[in-house]
This record gives sequence, structure tokens and C-alpha cells, in this order.
Amino acid sequence: MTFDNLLIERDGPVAILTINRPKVLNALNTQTLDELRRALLELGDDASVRAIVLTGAGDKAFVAGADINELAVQSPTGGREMAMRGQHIFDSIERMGKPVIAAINGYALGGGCELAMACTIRLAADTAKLGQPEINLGIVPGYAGTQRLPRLVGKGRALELLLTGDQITAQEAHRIGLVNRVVAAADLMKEARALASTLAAKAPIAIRYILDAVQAGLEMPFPEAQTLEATLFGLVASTEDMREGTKAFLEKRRAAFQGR
Ligand code: CO8
Repeated sequence: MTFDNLLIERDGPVAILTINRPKVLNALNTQTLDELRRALLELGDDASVRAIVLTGAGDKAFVAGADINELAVQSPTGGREMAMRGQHIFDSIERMGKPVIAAINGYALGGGCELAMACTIRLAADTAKLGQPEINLGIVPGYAGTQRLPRLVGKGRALELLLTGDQITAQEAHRIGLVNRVVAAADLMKEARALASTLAAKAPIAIRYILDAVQAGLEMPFPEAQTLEATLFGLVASTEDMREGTKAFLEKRRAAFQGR
């Protein structure tokens, strides 16, 4: 895989995916989004990749949003297509069946905050700033910010952020539940890699089913979501990893999961 605007590094079962346009604070233009789409597809298909860390190049930004140079010349129909394409790519993060950890190393604004919200878990550097400043450009979020933000932080807080366009600190983002954890900027990648390694050692099929159950279940009526959970429980009970996990517990040793 070769890309102009992405870097991919492997660390055993963990892949580190870096959006690499630091001169424009890693803004997402069409090419970068398309590269992201291809990278996610390939990392999703690669069984040796068990967890992914997504971050931005440099120490200033995770992603400062969609590329405003492209937005400025957008046509109505083109804008709709562009929003839907981006939504589809971000959805693929939630559907890939592997944990994707956002390591938010600076500004996560607009499309950048939306990208982080599509990830499984968010770690933020104590220097990070998050927000949905689209309102200040006279536009609405287009990569599902109006949907993921209220689901993460509640309607009232989401509306305040969406309507003011204000940037908030990592600490405030943590207080309202927008990020899982705040760490010293210098430790961010170490912490993100450590969490990814921990998740990479878990049973991959169980990981996939938990992600599916939470993701799909949240959009279902509760009784149907419980049925989905029970069905996935039945499926996972057929795996070698389930036998290994329970046996290892009883034998007082660490389980070695194979993803079968
Ligand atoms: N797009 C393009 N270029 C950008 C972007 C961006 N989003 N953000 C920063 N840059 C560029 C700047 O223009 C500047 O370029 P140059 O050096 O050539 O002047 C360079 O990056 C460095 O930025 P600044 O000089 O502005 O750095 P500061 O430290 O002064 O400020 C900020 C940092 C506060 C992050 C500031 O750059 C900023 O406000 N950026 C824009 C943030 C923003 O509004 N993001 C939301 C964009 S809209 C969006 O994401 C909608 C998503 C859905 C789209 C749906 C499809 C239609």
C-alpha cells in the first residue's frame, strides 16, 4: 500500500495509521479521504491486523476538518455526494470489526472531530482541542457530526457545541464523554499503542461480535438488540477461542487466542 497523504506502520498485530498533511493541519481533501477508504479496507481484510491506532502527523493537529479549499467551491449536488462518501468511509471504521483507537494529538475540528467520533475509543493529548466549527463557515457538519455527537455526549451538550462552533479542551471533552481518556501529549502514542496491544491480544471473534452488538444494537429496539446479543453469544460459543479462554481460566494461565 503506497499513499501520498497517509503513513502506515506495523507493530506486530497493531497498525498505526497517520493522516499526513501537516502543512494544512491534516485537513481531509478528496484524495486523503479516498486513501483512507482504501487503507481501512485493506487493514480490515488483513487478519494479522488486530487493532489500529489512527492519528495525525505533527504535534499540532489530529485533523483540522475537511479541506476548506474544496468546500469553498462545492456545488449543491457535489456537496451532498461528498458528504455521503465521507459518511460511508467513516461508517466503515465502525463496521470493520476491529478496534480503532483515535490518538487525538491536537486539533480535532469539524470532519476531524467526526473522524475521531467514528473510532472505537478516543485518547486525547492534554493539548488537544475539539469542536464542530462548521457553523462559523455557514455550513452544517456533513460527516455525521449531528448524529454521533449527541449519541456520545447527549443532545443538550451536542447542540451547544454544534451551534456555537466553540473549541473545547481535552479536559472538557473528557468531562462530557467525548473522549475516553486524557494523557500527557508526550505519552499519547505510547498509551495508544499499549491499549491497542492489549485489545489485539483478546479473542478477535469476540471483539468483532461485541463491536457488532453495540453498534447495531444501539440502532435497534431493546428486545431485538438482546436477541442479537444472544445469537452472537451462541455463535461465539462455537469458537476454539471460547474453549481456550475458559480452559485457560480454569488452568490458571493466560489464554492464547487464535481467532478461530
Ligand atoms: N482546510 C484547509 N486548510 C486548513 C484547514 C482546513 N480545514 N485547517 C487549517 N488549514 C491550513 C491553514 O489555511 C494554514 O495554511 P497556510 O499556512 O497556507 O496559511 C495552515 O493549515 C495552518 O493553519 P493556521 O495558520 O490557521 O493555524 P493556526 O494555529 O493559526 O489555527 C486552527 C489553527 C484554529 C485549527 C485553524 O487552522 C482553523 O480554524 N482551521 C479550520 C478549522 C475548521 O473550520 N474545520 C472545519 C472544516 S469544515 C468540516 O470539517 C466539515 C466536514 C463535513 C464536510 C461534508 C462534505 C461536504
